[in-house]
Amino acid sequence: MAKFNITQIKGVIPAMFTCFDENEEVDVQRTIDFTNYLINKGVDGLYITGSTGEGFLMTNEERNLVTEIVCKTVAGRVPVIVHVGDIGTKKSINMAKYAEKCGADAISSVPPFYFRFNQEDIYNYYNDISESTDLPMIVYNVCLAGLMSKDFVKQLASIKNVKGLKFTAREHDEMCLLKEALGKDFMIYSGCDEMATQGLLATADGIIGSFYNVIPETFVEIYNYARQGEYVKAFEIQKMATKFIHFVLQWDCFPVMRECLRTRGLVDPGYSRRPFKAPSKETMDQVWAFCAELKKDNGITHMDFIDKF
Ligand code: MN9
Repeated sequence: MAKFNITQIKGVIPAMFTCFDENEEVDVQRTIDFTNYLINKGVDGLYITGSTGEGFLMTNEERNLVTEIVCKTVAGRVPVIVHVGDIGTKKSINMAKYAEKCGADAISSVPPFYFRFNQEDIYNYYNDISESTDLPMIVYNVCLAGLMSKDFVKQLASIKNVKGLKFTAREHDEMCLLKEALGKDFMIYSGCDEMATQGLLATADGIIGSFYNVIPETFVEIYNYARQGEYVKAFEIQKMATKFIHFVLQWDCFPVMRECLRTRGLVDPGYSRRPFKAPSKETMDQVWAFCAELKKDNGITHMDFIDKF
């Protein structure tokens, strides 16, 4: 059974990596350890098997397995949102039902992609999945899957179980207008980590993103300042985080982030699946040099994997 309702799902929510082993198989022990690691870091929820979770590189059965392990490990400590997006409604419905059975608190989905589905098809996709369970649905609007317009999102929000929106874009004007139009109980999550503070200022209820895997504590601090209205303090930290994010975005960013955690011995979140590739030694040397410089310039970076070493 779900333990949280949608308005309790807020704050810092990592779009969690899926932990694959050296042979690209789902690694159960690493998944358990990484789940506990993130919760101990103070995150407010987990968003699993999404783009950062490399969900589209996995079979639906593998995604279900991850849902099962994470829900069991979390055991109600924080909300779990399961991304069930796929290009076929039936596949997504199966994953949504499985998520509900495992005790997830919400489901989420990108619109169906690859084929050029029209708005009616996309509306039906969300409607059919939403009707298949009692869980709240968080629509995921991201340019990778084709950005949906503000008016169309409003239409989707009229579907009974559609209760939130994850919005990944650098500008927040539409997101802010949507929050105002859809009301305080319609939850909005900003998905652009390099603009997290600005997203919170633009009234997002929470932030969901990849970099909260590697520097969750940084964004917990940012979120706490933002909640107190201390946006200038939040932004001081954000500026350093944004520098780090931009630097890492030069490469396949998930494997680089995983390597940062592993090398520092904080936790081992496993590896990515091909075609993502492991960073070369030269790449990691550049990352470490960058981190050392950031620390030298600022004294404290608010990122544990830099500050504590
Ligand atoms: O929404 C992630 N977006 C995508 C989540 O994967 C498209 C973000 O966390 C980005 O990875 C991050 C870096 O641009 O903001």
